Amino acid sequence: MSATHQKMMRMALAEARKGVGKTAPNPAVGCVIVKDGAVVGKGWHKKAGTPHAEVHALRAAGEKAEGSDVYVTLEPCSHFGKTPPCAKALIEARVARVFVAMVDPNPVVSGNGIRMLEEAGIEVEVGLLEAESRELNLGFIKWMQTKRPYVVLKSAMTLDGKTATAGGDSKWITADAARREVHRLRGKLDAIMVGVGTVIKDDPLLTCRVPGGKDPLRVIVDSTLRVPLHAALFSLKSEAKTVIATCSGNLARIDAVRARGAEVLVCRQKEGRVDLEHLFERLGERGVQSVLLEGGHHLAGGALRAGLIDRCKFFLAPKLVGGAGTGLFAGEGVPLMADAIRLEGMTVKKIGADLLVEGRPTKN
Ligand code: AOF
Ligand code: ZN
Repeated sequence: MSATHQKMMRMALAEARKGVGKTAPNPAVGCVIVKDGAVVGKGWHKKAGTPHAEVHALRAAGEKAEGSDVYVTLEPCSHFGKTPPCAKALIEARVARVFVAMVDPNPVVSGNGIRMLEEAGIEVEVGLLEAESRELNLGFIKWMQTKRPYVVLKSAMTLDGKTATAGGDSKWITADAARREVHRLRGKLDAIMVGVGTVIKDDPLLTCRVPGGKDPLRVIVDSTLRVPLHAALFSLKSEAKTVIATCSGNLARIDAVRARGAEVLVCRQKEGRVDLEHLFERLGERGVQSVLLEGGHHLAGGALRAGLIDRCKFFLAPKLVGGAGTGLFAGEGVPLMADAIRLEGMTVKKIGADLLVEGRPTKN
């Protein structure tokens, strides 16, 4: 594939990136239209229910779209959903070629958009920078295939694997740059999830505090409904809702929590705690495609044991705590090193003085 094609698709990916975190349950998509070597239109999908990326780019290009090359990060749609089919719009605009980064995992579209274009005599190339496009829509892809959200575990720890000292102190493990990165991350995923222990201990707001970011849905896993009614997150002015997931049957307590403006989601229980698999299923049903799991160690341990984590993001601070500080995952670990859960696709990035180590736990 020529360098020009890559450059243009890269531009389309940059367009798509502007929508990441804001489009659920729709994907983040970008489109660039090129005529005689010049970009004549570009666009990105901003929000579910609004025009698709291709429509914005076609509008910008106007008549120049005729005979053009179109670069789109996801297969153009073929269906009448909340908006009319983009494949049809491209055909009517008489574009010459369409470069598609990836086939749409949405079964309603999957392959049909490409077929529609080809049947109209438009040349279609699929797979240009596909990996980059998939990376932008990990939530959309998993949700389309399983109706469950993509789960990212984020944790900050010292180099000796501690998330707090023996006395419980944890502020702060990493430096400013890494903490800013966490806020950016919160803006890119649909929901943020913590255990009630974290709410009791840290009284967090769980918002995305970077310019232009959007607050994720806040989900507190609280099996026995211990959440303090004066917790800061109840007084928060934010468009994003707070959901308390519980398996408590204490109706008076449920009412008291609801009166604080939160939604109480009564879930199935497993060994006396919220069944996390069921909770993710429930979140998927309401269109949550990605979840950032921020701890504490009971929730992280439960999710790890149940094989529910798709990706780990570990922020490692160049510090040592020693002694009996808290570890990352509570509960029983594996008995033998040979049984350890392995991670694949590992990457390491330096963020200020800290390291961001990422990988995907393998599922056996
Ligand atoms: C988007 N934005 O730029 C593209 C999408 O209900 P609708 O009409 O908005 O259709 C949503 C589906 O359209 C979505 O699941 C995906 O399969 C396809 N492509 N969607 O939101 C876009 N190109
Ligand atoms: Zn479309």
